[in-house]
Amino acid sequence: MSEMKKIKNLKEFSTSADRFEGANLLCPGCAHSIIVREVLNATNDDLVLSASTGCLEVCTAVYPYTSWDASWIHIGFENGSTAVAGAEAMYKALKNKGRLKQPDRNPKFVSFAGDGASYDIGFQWISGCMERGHNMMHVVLDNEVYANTGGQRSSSTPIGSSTTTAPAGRVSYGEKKNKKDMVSIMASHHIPYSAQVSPNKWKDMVKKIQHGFSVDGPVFINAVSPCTTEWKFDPKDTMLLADLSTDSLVFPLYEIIDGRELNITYRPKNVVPVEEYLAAQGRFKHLFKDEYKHLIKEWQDRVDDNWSYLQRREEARV
Ligand SMILES: Cc1ncc(C[n+]2csc(CCOP(=O)(O)OP(=O)(O)O)c2C)c(N)n1
Ligand code: SF4
Repeated sequence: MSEMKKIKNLKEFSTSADRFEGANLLCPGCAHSIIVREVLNATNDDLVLSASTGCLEVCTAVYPYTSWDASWIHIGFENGSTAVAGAEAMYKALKNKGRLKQPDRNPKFVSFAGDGASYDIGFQWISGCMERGHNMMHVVLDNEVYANTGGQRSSSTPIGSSTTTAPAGRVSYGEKKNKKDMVSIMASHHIPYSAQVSPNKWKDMVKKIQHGFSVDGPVFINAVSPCTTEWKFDPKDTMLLADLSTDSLVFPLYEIIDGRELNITYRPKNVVPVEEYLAAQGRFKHLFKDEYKHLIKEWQDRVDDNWSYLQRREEARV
């Protein structure tokens, strides 16, 4: 039987058994590694993991080295989620047939992928896993860009961001579309649990991950992952960026249970203006020029509107 891991404090949490080692080739200040450690350290159970192609995978598994001290697979951009779902289905079948030597070990099945691999290229495979009801968790490391291949826009890139395929310049303010709402889309598969998390709010993250591991069925987690290289900020400021993202409500923290019941899990005491979040990143630098300044107000209006929508949904209990 699995038992919920008890965590006393951050020191104990961050120094507890590590199945994702410190040595890797991620950029200094990359939030991917912090998120992965927070997810893996939330449980003592055995783990079966996958990583789709992207920064996490290429920087942690350079043959003959690996940062992963757990069962881990990389097979492709699209099918990281299906690989884990396949392992989960096989485990269930062997258990049902009584062919497991230790049937009480309760492994957790987790796929990690970037927003490019999740919002775009792996989208239909993740949707299939959610719809088929696999007992697995998909975690998006959402840095809002295809970072590993040089910073191309994805359908998670927010409006006004300058990317290599949607660069800001004399004729453009960068990305023209709004970010896709993946948490809502995944929740609409009527899965038991979906949530948005951020590495700075580690207790909130651990609670949600543990909740996710305790349910029977698919779980979708969207984790904001500040990327020093593509968001363009100093590597020492990763947590500052995560703080700005949650405290400006650009990345509100909430969960959706059984595809319907929405709970907001963090209400900042002092809400930071969106302008501060944008000003802290080079990818939005051009928005502060006179010709694009109106976009900052549009950003704030959109964030306010979304926050009010989330609150109304929470209140309505629908
Ligand atoms: C089907 C397919 N298309 C494109 C690529 C090339 N590719 C490798 S990594 C990558 C970017 C990954 O972006 P994302 O999933 O957002 O992860 P990040 O690197 O940002 O963490 C791309 C496009 C590929 N490996 N497979
Ligand atoms: S490019 Fe961004 S996501 Fe990739 S390793 Fe560097 S900081 Fe991390």
